[in-house]
Order: sequence, then structure tokens, then C-alpha cells
Amino acid sequence: MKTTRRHLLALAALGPGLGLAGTAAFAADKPLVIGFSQVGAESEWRTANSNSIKDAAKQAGITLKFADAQQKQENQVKAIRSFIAQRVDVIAFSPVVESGWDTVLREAKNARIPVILTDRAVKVSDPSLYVTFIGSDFVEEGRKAGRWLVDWARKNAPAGDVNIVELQGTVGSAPALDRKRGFEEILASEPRLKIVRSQSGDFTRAKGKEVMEAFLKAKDKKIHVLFAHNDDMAIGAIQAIEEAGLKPAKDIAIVSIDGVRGAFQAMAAGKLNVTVECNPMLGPQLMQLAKDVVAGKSVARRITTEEGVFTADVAAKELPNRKY
Ligand code: GYE
Repeated sequence: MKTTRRHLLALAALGPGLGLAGTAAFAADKPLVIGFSQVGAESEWRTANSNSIKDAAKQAGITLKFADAQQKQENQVKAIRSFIAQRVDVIAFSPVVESGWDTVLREAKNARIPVILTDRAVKVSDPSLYVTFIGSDFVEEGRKAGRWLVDWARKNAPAGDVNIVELQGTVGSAPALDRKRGFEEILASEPRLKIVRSQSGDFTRAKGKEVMEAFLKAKDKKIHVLFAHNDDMAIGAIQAIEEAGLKPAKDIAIVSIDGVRGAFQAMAAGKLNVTVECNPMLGPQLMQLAKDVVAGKSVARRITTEEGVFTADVAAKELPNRKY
């Protein structure tokens, strides 16, 4: 079925002060147009997320203008400005970093185009600059990784310090900041668990490998654990660990986040201990939200996705059920 919009309703929903004169000319039903600015193509998670959004738009009969920002905020700002110029019905985006959005979002607001955030959050001075935010609770994901590690260390780590190296996501991004915060919050209860090195691997396999190589070369402290903010960096790091002649998941325990197919394969091969799920399949909910917003329905300010934790012992059984 084709999604349609009624401009009269949409205009009414976008706030008072907008003259309705002349709107009759637009009253015919037209397909909804969404401009979507994606972070990039940095990880398996992102690919699944992009596919989910494209498929869901097609299914819903929504015209999607999709722009890939290649992990650069300036490209996202440009894309949003071009969506404003094209007068799309809704702007949706997954902000690469948290801050620096006030100006461009005010431009969207002035143009009366509603903005929906997906996946990552922003820090803005005026909360009315976006309508709603749909995505995971990244702090909770960091806590889940921390809880798994505390339990693992109680059962497996010898007495004394447990040295952790951390591969952070993109600097300044909501998932990197929040996952770190949640993880450290849990670690605070177990003082022997120590983060001895922490650096960004920008959520990619290549950088994850490169930074892990540097961690391993330092050799001043034995590394017991790797915490990677996403599976792709963990997979890159696994290669580095193997090339250094060590056994991933055995010599160095590895906990990561996302739950992508590559992580399940690594767990089934005994190279990764655990992954905390982060659901990228946000497309169908995003399309529904866009329709509701344009129809003037009230929507929740924050919509959180439901997620689990998967360990190596269930990986082989779970693999065929994974959708990304
Ligand atoms: O964990 C990572 C991706 O924002 C939740 O971005 C997303 C993160 C995801 O590159 O793999």
C-alpha cells in the first residue's frame, strides 16, 4: 500500500502561526518524502541498519533520499541543508557525533521540517529541535559488557589486577561515550579490574586491528581482557592477537557490542567470548514514526530498542536465527 500524507494535517501538526491559505492546492495525497543522513558504512551494524531503512521505506511506499556521510559531521550538515532546500517532509539522521547540531537543526525547524533522530543521540540546547529519538540505550549496553566481565573475572581471573584494554568507538559519538560510561560504572565495584589502555578504533575493523597491534607491542603490562565498543573492532583485534601468536578468547578474553553475524561466527570459532546485542533494524519503526509525525499524532520522545547478551556457548545455535 502507498503511504500518503494530508498536507493540511501536516501543516497543522507543525505548529501555530502557519497560514492555511492556499494549502488546498496541496491537499492531494502524495508519497511521503524522507531525507535520511546516514553516518557511513563503517561496520556490519551500519550496513544492516542502512538496509533496514531502505527496505522499510520501500515497503511503506515512502520516497527515501539517502545520503552517506562517510563518518564526517560536515557531510551530514550538508545533507541536512540539501534536504531542507528540497523541502522533504521529514528529516531523519543518525548523528556521527553528539555535539555541534544546534545551527543546522534550527534551520530545519525554521523551515518547519520535523527531525527524527535514529540510533545516536545529540546534545542540543533546545529540546524542540527534534521530535523523537529511536535507538538503543548505549549506557546499558556498556553496563551489560561490564557485568559479564565482573562475573567472568570472579570465575576465571587469577588473584591480582585484571588488565583491560579498551577499543573505543568514534571520538565524540554517543555510543562511544555512553558505552564507556556504562562499562566503567560497573567496573567501579571491582577495583582490581583496571582499564590500562584506551584508544579509538573508529568502529572499523582496520583501525581496531591497528590499535590492538599497538597495545600488544607495548608489552609493559600483560593484557587479560579486551573490551571493544563494537564487534568490527573486536574482529580486527582478533587478527592482531592471532598474528602476535596469542589465542583470542583464551589468552585474552574479549567482550564486544553489536551482536552482528561476524561476532557469532567468531564466537562459534572460539575466538570471542561474548557480544552485547545492539539492534540495527530500526527501519520499520522509523517509517511508522515519520508517518505519525506528519499526520500530527503525538509520538514518544524516546523509543528504546530491546536487546540481549549472547555468549560463545550459545553462538552456534543462535547463528541461523540472526537477521544481521
Ligand atoms: O555499535 C557500531 C556502528 O551507532 C550503535 O555504530 C551504532 C554503532 C554500532 O558503527 O558498530
